[in-house]
Amino acid sequence: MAGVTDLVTALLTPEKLFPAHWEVPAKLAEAMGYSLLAGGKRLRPLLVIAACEALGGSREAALPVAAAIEMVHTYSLIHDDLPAMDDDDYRRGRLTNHKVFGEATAILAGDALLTHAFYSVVQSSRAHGVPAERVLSIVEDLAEMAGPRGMVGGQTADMDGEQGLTDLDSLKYIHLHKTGDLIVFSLLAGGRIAGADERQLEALRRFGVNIGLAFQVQDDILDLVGDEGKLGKKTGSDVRQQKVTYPYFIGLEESRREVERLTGEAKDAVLDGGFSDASRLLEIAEYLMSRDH
Ligand code: GRG
Repeated sequence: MAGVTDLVTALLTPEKLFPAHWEVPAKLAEAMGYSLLAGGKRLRPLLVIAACEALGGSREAALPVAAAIEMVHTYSLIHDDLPAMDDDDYRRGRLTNHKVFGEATAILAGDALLTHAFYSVVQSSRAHGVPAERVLSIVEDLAEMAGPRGMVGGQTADMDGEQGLTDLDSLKYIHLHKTGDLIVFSLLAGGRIAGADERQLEALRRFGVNIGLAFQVQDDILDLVGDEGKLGKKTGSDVRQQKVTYPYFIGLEESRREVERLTGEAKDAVLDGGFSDASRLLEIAEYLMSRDH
């Protein structure tokens, strides 16, 4: 799937991002491109393509939707880095968007990426002859999973919880929505482009919920292990003063077992789906479980 990353990135370049006749302020286009082309794993695009191809669907039709979900993901990172939120100076190895372009432009670049994602889904689906009913479902899913019941809801709960989360269920809610929903969306969108039936969509949803949570728990583990690497080995009470993550509630070893359990659930879900070729989806689940950065 290495080629997919390049194909998606090619759709995010300034020449390909907008129709040639559009007049877009240069500074806005530059700010959007700066974060879109800053690297990143392109996990969500890979999932769109893998789900579509697992059902024998067309990669060409799925690629613009894959690029669109990367726009939504990138908008969320730009806004997350703002002083009003996480106040980060670096992202993907370079200065954050607001550090380079200023806060107002960074906010607008995020807004523009979110709205342009919807334009791209509709416009490209029309160009590839994706049936209107499927496009409507994709747009509906994206609005649901990026919006108040999805990623924005998860981010809000995360910010509210910064004063101190007291239980694992609240943390799980944050992970499922802040990170998980865009992952579920990516799989459903790939499935819908390929004409998935209800059983297959349900399998993709189950797969997504489980790998989404596994991805985030693994992130929590890497966060802790990485900090230990930087700061020296911590004692249990030191860990308790650190971020409120899965290891905080259930410990490091139990968190590792949870990643394995969730990955197993995800693999079972995909095997139940009756896909013509599930191998890519299974590979991605395996990769997420074993990633070390
Ligand atoms: C501002 C509405 C709004 C939402 C922000 C995604 C997000 C929600 C915040 C990012 C904060 C964070 C570190 C979340 C943990 C896991 C995560 C989503 C990491 C970033 O995704 P990757 O690892 O990033 O796929 P790359 O750079 O590889 O694309």
